[in-house]
Amino acid sequence: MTQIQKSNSELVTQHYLGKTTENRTMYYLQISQPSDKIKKIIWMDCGIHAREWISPAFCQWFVKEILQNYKSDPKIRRFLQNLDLYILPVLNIDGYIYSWEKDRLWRKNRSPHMNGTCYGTDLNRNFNSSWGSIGVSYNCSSEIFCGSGPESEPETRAVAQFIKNKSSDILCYLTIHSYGQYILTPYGSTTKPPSNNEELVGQHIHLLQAVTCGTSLFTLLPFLQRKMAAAALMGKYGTSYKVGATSLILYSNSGSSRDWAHTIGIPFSYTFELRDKGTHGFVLPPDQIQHTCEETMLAVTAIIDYVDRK
Ligand code: ING
Ligand code: ZN
Repeated sequence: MTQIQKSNSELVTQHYLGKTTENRTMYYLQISQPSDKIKKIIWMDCGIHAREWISPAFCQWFVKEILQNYKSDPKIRRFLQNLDLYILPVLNIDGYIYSWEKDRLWRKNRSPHMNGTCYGTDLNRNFNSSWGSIGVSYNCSSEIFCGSGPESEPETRAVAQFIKNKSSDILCYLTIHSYGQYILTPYGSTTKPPSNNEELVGQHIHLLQAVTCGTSLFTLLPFLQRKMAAAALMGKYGTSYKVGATSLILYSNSGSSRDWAHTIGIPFSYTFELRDKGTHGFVLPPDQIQHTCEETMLAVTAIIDYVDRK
């Protein structure tokens, strides 16, 4: 991150966000075109779950693409005039390192519980939105242990404090997971739709131009009519995504960062579940990294472009 800032100092700054359980420093990158305008913020975090390795890969890809193309790509150029991008490449650093060094399928952070007899809180159950009410466990050895209370974990607190502080300026919250191929909208904790549900799920036919690269219009049409980000993504390699409220198309959960971001007033809040649909699951083969990043880039930029034009 320091290197990226050094070689792109006109656009990128690295900022301190907080400390992890094991005392590692969390930084985020800010991508801002200098201007006098007051700009809204797009937040994106990756790697809240340790084993979902394609997620941090995507955050890196995203930053690289923006820096490589902001001068030549008219869409990126346009949204950077109104928006700043805040990227947290790895939210759960301790867990991520643990998944490289000790246990490839580790999910949670690495906080010790019950005198060190069990480890880890599911950071995507630890946010302060209907905390502990559904789709969680109070058992610290569970994969979906929600912690000892809302924001009990330093990683959650670092993100939540920062976002709360800036909430009136944040237009869109994006959190990247794998796997399953979904774009999930609020809420996870209730099947009651948020007030702007129609808009979140999407009716963005005017963004047709987001769709490029070959896939026939006939295949795309049902998607186009409702779900422009998924349509943009599918346009690249034909990968199909489902779009909808978490609690309706998957199962219910509480304490997720996406629900929390929406409840504190951030109008657009999405969870991405990247490739695949279970063939390889979390252990996505390296030869799918680039294609996954390319298609996800189209979906994420379609969303950013949409919220910018609103
Ligand atoms: N999925 C997310 C999780 O925290 C989610 C998001 C929540 C999906 C509830 C479905 C239902 O479980 C992953 N893959 O981490
Ligand atoms: Zn996840």
